[in-house]
Amino acid sequence: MSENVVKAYELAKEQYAAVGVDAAAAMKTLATIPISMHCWQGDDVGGFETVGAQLSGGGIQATGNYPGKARTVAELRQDFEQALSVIPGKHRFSLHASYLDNGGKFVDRNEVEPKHFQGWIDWAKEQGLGLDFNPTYFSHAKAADGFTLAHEDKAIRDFWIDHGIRCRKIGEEMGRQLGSTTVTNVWIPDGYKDIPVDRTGPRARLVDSLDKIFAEPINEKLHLDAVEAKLFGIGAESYTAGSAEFYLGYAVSRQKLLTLDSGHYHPTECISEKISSVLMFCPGLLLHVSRPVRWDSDHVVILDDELQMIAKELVRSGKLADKIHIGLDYFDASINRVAAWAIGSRNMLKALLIALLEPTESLKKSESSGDFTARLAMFEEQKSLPWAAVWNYYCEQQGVPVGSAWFDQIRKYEKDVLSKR
Ligand code: RNT
Ligand code: ZN
Repeated sequence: MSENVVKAYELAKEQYAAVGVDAAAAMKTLATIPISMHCWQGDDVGGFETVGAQLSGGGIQATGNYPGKARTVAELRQDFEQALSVIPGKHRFSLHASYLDNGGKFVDRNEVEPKHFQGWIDWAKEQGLGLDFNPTYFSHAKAADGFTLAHEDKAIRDFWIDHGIRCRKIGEEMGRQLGSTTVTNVWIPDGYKDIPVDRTGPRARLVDSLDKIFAEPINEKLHLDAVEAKLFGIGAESYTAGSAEFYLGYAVSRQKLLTLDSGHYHPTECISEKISSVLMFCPGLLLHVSRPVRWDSDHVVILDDELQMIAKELVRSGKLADKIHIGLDYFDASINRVAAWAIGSRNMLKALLIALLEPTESLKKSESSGDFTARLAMFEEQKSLPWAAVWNYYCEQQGVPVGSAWFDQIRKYEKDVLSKR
């Protein structure tokens, strides 16, 4: 270990001990928290259904054309391994159904099977990664008019119900083979550009479709279902069938995990404020940590106030080990995509470390005794405690580059590999 990193850590440890916080214990806990990193940052949500597949519809958009994006399953794996090499800890990979390995022969959404993901499962095992899964309800002719599970046409609904059922079986198989519970997250884009007359019909159809998808119980050790709400999408500005109230009601009544995505609420709402309420009534929570800039833009996650508040609420809940699944959901095509993975994940982990270093008990004491002056004073003092010294030590302990050295490595990979694509 580098002498300076150790020295700085020893001093930091003392400072934390003085406020009743055990820095070594915080690092130990951090090492047990997996981040589910999203495959779709690697190729702008394109997937591998066809050669040159691109994101279309769904009300979401990846903007930018930075060179070097992954064009094949092999390239995406290689890029992700590179990102993993600069991220401390053991993590997970979240795949979309459109990232199947079809061996060059088109396989439609209602035909996907575990065998199309066997290569991913084998790779994940080799890499020591858990896998999470997502049915893909966009970039498809049968979703082109903006409706899938809530569609008027029963034949189209049935097609997408079939997709959902198949995806749960794939998730179950991933969980079984990897010995690590797979969370399969259902998000659909269904909505109207302009004001509808019938807000009820699509929602009633959506309940029915979801119930059909979830009809078969699956061993919860292998697989968990999550449902993701949303406020609006591009081209669906006026009405989204799967709104916040819709899915909160659905998740509570069916005891499913609820997914909170940072970009899926009104601009002044924060998901950090919702975590404690959702955990009261849902069996679990999946987070799609993202960064909305003026809209649901899915910018790379930075270490801003909301990220730190999310991490604090997760740690304070005491439910990180069994009820909370942290996933990332952003896609920036205007910068090096491997760096984007690294920056967002490292920030999520930094925020968790800062949260784990919080003297929560003494803050709670101030609060419950009505001493809000002390609470505010301590919150502000904590901001200048040396968490970065603990972070650097943690990185060194976990065998990843310390400080900005990770960036040199990713730059070299860009020069040697990405720029040649
Ligand atoms: C879209 C949702 C959804 C997607 C991914 C690709 O607004 O956030 O989670 O981003 O499924
Ligand atoms: Zn999301």
